[in-house]
Amino acid sequence: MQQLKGYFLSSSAVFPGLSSLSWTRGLLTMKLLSQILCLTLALAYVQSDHHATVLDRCQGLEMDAVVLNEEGHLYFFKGDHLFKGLHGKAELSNESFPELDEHHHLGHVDAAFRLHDENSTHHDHIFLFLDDKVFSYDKHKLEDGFPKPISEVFPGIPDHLDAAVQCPKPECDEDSVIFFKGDKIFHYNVKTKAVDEKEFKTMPNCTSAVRFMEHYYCFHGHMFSKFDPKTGDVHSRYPKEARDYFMRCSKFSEESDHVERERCSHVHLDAITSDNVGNMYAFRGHHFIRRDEGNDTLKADTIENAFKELHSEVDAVFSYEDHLYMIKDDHLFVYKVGEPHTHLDGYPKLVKDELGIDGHIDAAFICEDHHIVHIIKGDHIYDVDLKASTRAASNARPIALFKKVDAAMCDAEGVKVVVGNHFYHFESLMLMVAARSLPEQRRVSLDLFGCDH
Ligand SMILES: *[C@@H]1O[C@H](CO)[C@@H](O)[C@H](O)[C@H]1NC(C)=O
Ligand SMILES: *[C@@H]1O[C@H](CO)[C@@H](O)[C@H](O)[C@H]1NC(C)=O
Ligand SMILES: *[C@@H]1O[C@H](CO)[C@@H](O)[C@H](O)[C@H]1NC(C)=O
Ligand SMILES: *[C@@H]1O[C@H](CO)[C@@H](O)[C@H](O)[C@H]1NC(C)=O
Ligand SMILES: [Ca+2]
Ligand SMILES: [Ca+2]
Repeated sequence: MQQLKGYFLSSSAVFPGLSSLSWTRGLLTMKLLSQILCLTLALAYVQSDHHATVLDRCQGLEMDAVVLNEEGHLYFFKGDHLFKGLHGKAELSNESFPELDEHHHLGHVDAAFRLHDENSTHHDHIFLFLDDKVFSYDKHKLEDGFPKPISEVFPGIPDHLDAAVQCPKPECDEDSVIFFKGDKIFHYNVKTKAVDEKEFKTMPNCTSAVRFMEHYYCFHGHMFSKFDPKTGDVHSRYPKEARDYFMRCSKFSEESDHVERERCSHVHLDAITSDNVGNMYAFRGHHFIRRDEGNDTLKADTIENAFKELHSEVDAVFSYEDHLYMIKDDHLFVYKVGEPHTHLDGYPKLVKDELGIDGHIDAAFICEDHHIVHIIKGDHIYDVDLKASTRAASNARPIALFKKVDAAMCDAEGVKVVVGNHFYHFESLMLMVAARSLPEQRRVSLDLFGCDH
């Protein structure tokens, strides 16, 4: 839009001279002007169009570099843009890494990794590689003296890299960085600076690489493969589509295995609930997975298919007396559980009217067969008594441990709080609210859905 405004301004700046011109010259100028206008419009269109395609990662982008920041968020670099996390729009990368602009001639980020070297002053720094230079960032602040030539900081490592990923001990024999260029792979020992060139026979040429949840991923185009950092072995079920596991996209290819994807995706859940007989439902984007009590088989379906009125992207879901209460923005949808689920007449209704709290909530759950729904909104939790004649949010209290919760559920074992691709288990709601330190972090994919890769 900025661009577009600029074009119009510069072309309209030609207009003032027009009144003083003779009629014929005026006509000629008009013709010329309209041509210029057409051209600038076309240019502006191409520009904005180009912009739009760059911005949409669901179109299947090949990322230039991927890195996990110190807070556990993935950064995907593409051209002069940066995607933070697994959903949302791209930002300009210079907003987070301003110095990249001052070295514009270097082009885009070729490769990136975050150093793991506990005894080094560079521990947890993000290194960005552009052309023959390396930038070292400590929480978005460029370290003094950088950028430096790659050959100076990482002797023996070539310029114009394709990808890089750190590999701490014992995942690699020594604390290392793995660099990729074409089909060449270099293991760089961060202590001794020794370089060991390896041959990873089964691995495709990586265009970016990242260590995520203790696994190693090589991205090539919009596909990715999980690999063993020591041997480069890629196990049978790869490559997979990056959009299915590392991005929140609404449409998937026909070949996409919905159950497999929803179990193993790293994208956060929108909502999760377990009813009082132990059936579990987990919602993400346009899909949901369901596990029936006493059956380890998971089923996946579109929300559109089973909860047509809701369509997709729910904020929170809780189960109460054989009904699923589903909250989306300001509205509450209520479905009677069955085959098929049936939407109650008169719904959706305003969350405010039904629960006595404004919509846009993060998570909601009921513990066992009680009738109090606990609602998480931001860093507070509220109680709503469903049996009260006028329902109202009461007992507001802060939850110290989480700034933002994606989803939560409560069952006979206690409360599970889902944040990103992890969840935390508390034996009771009281313990969750009182807790001042995080319990063991568990993985949604592995520990909730049994996806081991
Ligand atoms: C980033 O780049 C854009 C476009 O090149 C420019 O308009 C903007 O001012 C830059 N922002 C910063 C923080 O340097
Ligand atoms: C860091 O330094 C300490 C003390 O010098 C040493 O005991 C420790 O093993 C070192 N850690 C690593 C990872 O090298
Ligand atoms: C991988 O990189 C090498 C160059 O190092 C190149 O010859 C080869 O064609 C590339 N393979 C693919 C599949 O792009
Ligand atoms: C579990 O679910 C699968 C798939 O719907 C079904 O074929 C199987 O019979 C179920 N098993 C039990 C024990 O309910
Ligand atoms: Ca790259
Ligand atoms: Ca939510």
